[in-house]
Formats: sequence, C-alpha cells, structure tokens
Amino acid sequence: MRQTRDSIADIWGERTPYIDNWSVRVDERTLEEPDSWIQSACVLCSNGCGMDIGVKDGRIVGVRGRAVDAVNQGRLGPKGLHGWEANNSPDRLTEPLIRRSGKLEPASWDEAMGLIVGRSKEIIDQHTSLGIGFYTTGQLFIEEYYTLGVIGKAGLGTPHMDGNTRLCTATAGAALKESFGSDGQVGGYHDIDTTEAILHIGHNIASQQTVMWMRILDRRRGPNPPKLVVIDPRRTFTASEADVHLAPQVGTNVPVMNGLLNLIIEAGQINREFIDKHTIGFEKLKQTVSCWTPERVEQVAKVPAQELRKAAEILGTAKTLVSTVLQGVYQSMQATAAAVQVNNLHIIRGLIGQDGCGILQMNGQPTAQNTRECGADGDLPGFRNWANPDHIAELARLWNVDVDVIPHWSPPTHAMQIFRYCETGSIKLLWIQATNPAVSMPDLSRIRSILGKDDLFVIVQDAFLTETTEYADVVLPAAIWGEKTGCYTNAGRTVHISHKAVEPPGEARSDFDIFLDYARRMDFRDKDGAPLIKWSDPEGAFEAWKKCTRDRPCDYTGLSYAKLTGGSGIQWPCNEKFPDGVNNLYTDNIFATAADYCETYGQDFDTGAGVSEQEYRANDPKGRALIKPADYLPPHEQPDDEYPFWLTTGRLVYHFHTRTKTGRSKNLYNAAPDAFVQISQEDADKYGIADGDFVAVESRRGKVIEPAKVGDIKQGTLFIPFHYGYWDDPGRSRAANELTITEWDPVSKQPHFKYAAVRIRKVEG
Ligand SMILES: Nc1nc2c(c(=O)[nH]1)N[C@H]1C(S)=C(S)[C@@H](COP(=O)(O)OP(=O)(O)OC[C@H]3O[C@@H](n4cnc5c(=O)[nH]c(N)nc54)[C@H](O)[C@@H]3O)O[C@H]1N2
Ligand SMILES: Nc1nc2c(c(=O)[nH]1)N[C@H]1C(S)=C(S)[C@@H](COP(=O)(O)OP(=O)(O)OC[C@H]3O[C@@H](n4cnc5c(=O)[nH]c(N)nc54)[C@H](O)[C@@H]3O)O[C@H]1N2
Ligand code: SF4
Ligand SMILES: [Mo]
Repeated sequence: MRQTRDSIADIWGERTPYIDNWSVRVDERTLEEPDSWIQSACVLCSNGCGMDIGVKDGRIVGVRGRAVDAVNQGRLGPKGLHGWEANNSPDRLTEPLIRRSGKLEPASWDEAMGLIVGRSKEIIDQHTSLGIGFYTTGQLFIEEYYTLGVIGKAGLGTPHMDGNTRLCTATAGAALKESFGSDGQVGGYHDIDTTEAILHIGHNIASQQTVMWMRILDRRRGPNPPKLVVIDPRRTFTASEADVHLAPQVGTNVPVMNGLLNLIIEAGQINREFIDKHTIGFEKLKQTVSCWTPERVEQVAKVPAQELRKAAEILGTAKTLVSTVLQGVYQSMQATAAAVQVNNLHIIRGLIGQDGCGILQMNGQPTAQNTRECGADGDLPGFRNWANPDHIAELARLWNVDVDVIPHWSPPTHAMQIFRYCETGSIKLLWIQATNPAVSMPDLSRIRSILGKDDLFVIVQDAFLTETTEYADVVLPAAIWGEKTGCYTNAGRTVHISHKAVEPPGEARSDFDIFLDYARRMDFRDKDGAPLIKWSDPEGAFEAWKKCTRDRPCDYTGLSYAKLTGGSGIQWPCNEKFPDGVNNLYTDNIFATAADYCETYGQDFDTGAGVSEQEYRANDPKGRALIKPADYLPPHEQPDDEYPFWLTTGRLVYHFHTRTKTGRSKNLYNAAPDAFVQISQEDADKYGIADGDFVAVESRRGKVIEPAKVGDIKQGTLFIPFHYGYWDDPGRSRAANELTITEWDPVSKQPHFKYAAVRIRKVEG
C-alpha cells in the first residue's frame, strides 16, 4: 500500500509554485506493490491526465501519474487516484442478459447478438433503418466511435445516432464552429503557464478538472500570478479563489457577457487591426452590446455594476487571457449564444492563436472530443460538413459506398429528438452504450416511460446493472478502461493511448469487439461486395481513422500507436508538417471558415435556423473569424408565486456522473454518500430550515426529498448535485433530473439542466 497523499482530505495536494516551469510531482495510490505498470490516461474527466496502471497477478492494484505527460506532469486528483477500484468491483456484469417473461436472465453472446441482429433486420425490412437509433457516449475510445460511426452512416444509413455528449459538450463544438468554422480547441493547457488573466464562466474547475486547477493554483502561488475572474451563481471552490466573482442569476450569461464586451469596447481596449484584417461582424456586435450598460446588467442578471466594471477592467487590460467555459453556460439559457460571446471577447482583443491566449470551450467527459470528431454524435467524421455535398462524396469514396447511403438529407437527429422518436414510435430499437439516461436525462419520469414502452427494443451496453438496465431487453457486458486498448483526446486536443492492462471479467467484451461482431453478423458490405469494416483490431481502426482525418483540422496522420507509446500525449493536428503536434491553432490568423473547408454554414442563435450553403458562399469569410452577437432571451421557465425558486444542478468533486464508478470506490462513496439541496442562509431562515433538515423540492414535473446544505449560494437559487440515482437505494425520490425540463438550445440542441422553477417545503420527522 502506497499513497503519496490522502486526496479525499487534500484534494489538490501540496503547491509547487510555477517559477520557470511547472515541476513534476508524481501522485500515486496503490493497494499492493504492482509487478508491472501499463501506460494509460485517466477517463474520469476531460483533463485526460497521463497515468500508469499498476497490475499484480492480472488485477489492477493502483495507479500513478505519468511524470513525462505534458497534461499533468505526474499529478492526479481524487477521482483518478480512487476511481479504478470500480474495475475490480464484484458486481461487474460478466455475461449477456436477455429479458424473458419480464426478468433479465443470463444468455450466451450468440443468443444475445443473434437477437439484436434478428430484430435489426426485421425492423429494416418493415420500416427501413430509420427504425434504429443509437444513444452512445463520451466515454469510449476513438477506435470504437469510428467503427460505430461507419456502421451507422455507411452500414445502416441511419441519421439517428447521437451521444450523451449532446448533454455535455455539444455547445463547445457548436460555439467553436460558429466563430471559427470548425470544432477544435483554439489553445491548450500550456497557455495557463504564461497567461496574465483567467476567466472561468459556468465552470467549477477546482472540483471538475482538479489537475488543471492545480496548474492554475501553482501559477497563482508563483511570481506574476494571473488575475482570476469567475462567473458562477454559487460560491464554489473556484469562485472563492477569484479576484472578482460575479454571481449572476441563472440563465443570464448573455447579459453578463454583453455587459463585459460593452465596457471593453467603450474603453477602446480592442485590437482594431486584428478586427479589420481577420474578422467579420464587429459593428453588429458593437451595436448589440451598446445597450448593456452595467446598470442594465445589474437589473437583469443581479450582478452589481461595480463588480462587472472590476471584471471588465481585468479582462480588458490583460495582455494575455485564458478563458474556460463549461456547463453553467452550455446547459443554461442561450448556451451557444453565450459561449460565442466568450470567443468574441478574445477575437475583439486579438487574444487568439498565441501562447497564453487559449479559449477552452471545455469538454467534460474524457473522450467527448472523439465522439464529435469520429461522427458518433451525428456530426460527420473528421469535422466534415453534412450540408456540403463534396464532404459527403469524400466520405463515400473513403468508405467505398454509394453517396446516397450516407444520411445527409437533413441535420443529424439529436439525442432529445431520438428519445422523442422513441416516444412517438418511429424508432423501434434503441441501442444505449456507456451512458445512464434513466438518471442523466432531463425530466426522468418521461424518460422512464419512454424506455419502458412495449414497442421499443432497448439494448444497454454497460459494465454494471444501472437504473437504465431496468428497462433493457438485452444487456451486453462491457470491458472498460484498463481492459482494452485505444486512444482518446482531452479537452486540450492532446491524444493519449491507453493500453490494455488486464483481462475483462467473465465474458465481458470491449465495445469495439461488440461493434465488429454486429457488423459481421449484419454483413455490411461496400460497393464492391467486400466487408464494409476493413479492420479487426484497435490499431487497424486507428489507421483507418487517420486516413479519414487527412487534410481536415483534426489531422491524426502523423500519430501512431508506436508514437503515442512511451512518452507524453500529443496535440493534434499531427502530420508531416507538424510531426510533434501543435500547441495553438490559428497562429496565422487564418480560421477554418472558408466555405469549402468549414464544418458548418452556421445557425441563427435564437431559432436554430440554418444558413444555406448559397448564402454562406455569397459571403464566404475565407478564413476570417466570425463575430456573432446575441441579444438576451429570458429562460423558458421562471420562478412565479407557485414555484418561487430557481433550481440549478451540477457536480461534486468526489463523484463522476451517476456514480457507477466512483460510487464503487469506498473512499469516494463515503466522502459524499448522499445528495443534498444547497440553499442560501436567508432562504433557509425564511423557511425555518437548518443544515441537514429534509426538504421536499418540487417542480411541475416531479419531486425529490433532500437534506439541506445551507450557504454559499445566491438567494432565491437552489442547487442539487445530479449524481444520485437509485442503484444504491436511498428509499426516497432524490435524482435531480426528476425536476428538470425538456428544453434545449436551438443551435447545439444541448438540454437546459441549469434552470427550472421549483418550490420547497420542510419535511418533518
Ligand atoms: N468531480 C467531477 N468532475 C467532473 C465530472 C463529474 O461528474 N465529477 N464530470 C465531467 C463532465 S462530463 C463535465 S461536463 C464537467 C462539468 O464541469 P462543470 O461545468 O464545472 O460542472 P457543473 O457543476 O455541472 O457546472 C458548473 C457550474 O455552473 C454553475 N451554473 C449553474 N447555472 C449557471 C448559469 O446560468 N450561469 C453560470 N455562469 N453558471 C451557472 C453551477 O453553479 C456550477 O458550479 O465536469 C467533468 N469533471
Ligand atoms: N441535472 C443534470 N443532469 C445532467 C448534467 C447536469 O449537470 N445536471 N450533466 C450532463 C452531462 S454533462 C453528462 S456528461 C451526463 C453524464 O451522464 P451519463 O452518461 O448517464 O453518466 P455516467 O454515469 O458516466 O454513465 C456512463 C455509463 O457507462 C458505463 N461505462 C463506463 N465505461 C464504459 C465502457 O467503456 N463501455 C461501456 N459500454 N460502458 C461503460 C458506466 O458504468 C455508466 O453506467 O449527464 C448529464 N446530465
Ligand atoms: S483531473 Fe480528471 S483526468 Fe485528471 S485525475 Fe482527475 S478525474 Fe482524472
Ligand atoms: Mo459532461
């Protein structure tokens, strides 16, 4: 047993102040002495910290950070150090299950896959492949997503494929596309090392990307510390470190950002030369934000005008700036519109494409970037534009299939619409992989009734029984991280390889092998009658994926398993021209907006209506960045006399999502064993509620009962962590999503988990 620190009590560990570099600190936690170490990267958030897996007698016994990795230089957070224990959990799924007379019963792989393939063929015969939908994840590997993407697009030809990334980082992709023409993070984590100022909006980075936060704290404790601005309605760990903390009312990110942009433009703190040479749309932005005076922002967003001025002073004068954006924006009102205003802040100040100036439209899940890159979320592989016929033709050539097989007659179906089609009966088979929608989707009573429909055949591919497997017709036991080989890309474009360290339990199989088996049994063929899927192992899939990325923004052609093995992760694009990868995109100020190259022609922020190809070509930005303004639209549900509180939801440092992994580590479980409702002292006093009292929280859609946690939140606002469902039976209704609404951003289609109107009542006894 070796533990370099107790990361439950000491989340970020000792400071190693940044002086001329960020020093190495190797964090380790092993329960026994390993006889070998296998290279990997953590999969419990988008940071993707390089780690080695310690193995003894064929079992995982611990992990340690990789000193050579540029992302973390050896450091790991509490989830990374503890989460691996889930692999060894005695309740792992070890054999396929089929529902017979209402009960899930063990079955062979042959029976389970036979049933799935039989059902697929039947549906295709009777209803075409439009009767088949996939709801996948941000937690598989590149090789798996790409295989799945090709199966969906060129094998079945269904547009109904999306990931839980729709709930997670669809807005990151959308915001990058709207401003710069393509998905792909502009900067990287190295920018933290030199920047003068940092903005976190809707991002509790201290809890959610603990290692990235260590890097920021180390800068803050060294010479020339960067200034810190945090925009969050709660006083989070992150907010309490800030020089300026703006605590807006939920759903008002656009007014706050417009107010900041207005002050900066009025003060003349813009880069006129950059704007004139490299951008389109500044005058419209100037006009749109001009009415957002600090006083008006205060009225709408409840942010004191004086505080807004202080924040604008920092953001308007810093010579370099790193901004990070996450769920407080992506899952709130006007998600894409607000995220784009952060891009605009960098664009109008010319703070882009140079060291210290990263915009991180963050990811959350470890491999969400790859879901988007590989087309497993409905986007086309390689950031291709589904509305550009040449891009479709390129894929058809690559896969050697007819152009018409690839669904491109309308935008791909987003997750909320896939569930709607299941509800209305046009999707008859839903294949869920590595996600737990019966806890993580909004308005759970509706989701449960959809999953429970008799005429919907539900397949769930997971490592555990979950709230969602309750509704499965077939459960496929999956091998997970540590038990399979593959690559994934973190929020800073850094690609890591994770080697198989141990065998999966029982008959569990990798998602990759399951997809290959499905393709074989379905007998998908190309135009010449050869098998559509031409690879049989992960490395073969990676090589095929590389071909798909050639000359696209996410160019992987210079990477290989050999190159990724042994050292640090590498940032794409990596190709002949950039064999070691690229730190910052757009260093030449030429953005990915040219009509032939871009991933989207853009959408209207208020309605989601698409810009047509013709319209876009008529004003071809030819590499200029697009400055797109937005005016304020109020949230779709607001407090009233009956439901007087704003509810918002989110995360805790010790748990990952629905806790299927972190809930199976004893220390993480005990660190945060139950949900709660966070309430301001003023509101608690008014209702006679003390810390720990049980409170019923009710929306128009459902009710939960939670112990109260008093303080550190804006008056009139409540917060419930969404981690807690029902698998470890709490004996009461407690999942935050019982309360949330069925609404989404018109551009990114990301659901609005961050606001709902609720009422509360103290529960006696
Ligand atoms: N410990 C831990 N880390 C994780 C995860 C986890 O489950 N646990 N999950 C990973 C994943 S998939 C994701 S997506 C990320 C998410 O990481 P974050 O986005 O940091 O997490 P959240 O807690 O969902 O939301 C962030 C903050 O948004 C604030 N907020 C709510 N409404 C608004 C609003 O209208 N405006 C503003 N400005 N802020 C608002 C909330 O108070 C909250 O503190 O974390 C990743 N890392
Ligand atoms: N109210 C509210 N709801 C939210 C959010 C919020 O902030 N508030 N955040 C949203 C966000 S950002 C996210 S990302 C989602 C997350 O929501 P989910 O995706 O539902 O969360 P997880 O618990 O990570 O579910 C992943 C599942 O995959 C399984 N799994 C892990 N690895 C593998 C693998 O390799 N193969 C297979 N087949 N299975 C595997 C795990 O056991 C687990 O059951 O929740 C969303 N829902
Ligand atoms: S910061 Fe994220 S990737 Fe790094 S150890 Fe923690 S959970 Fe894992
Ligand atoms: Mo997420």
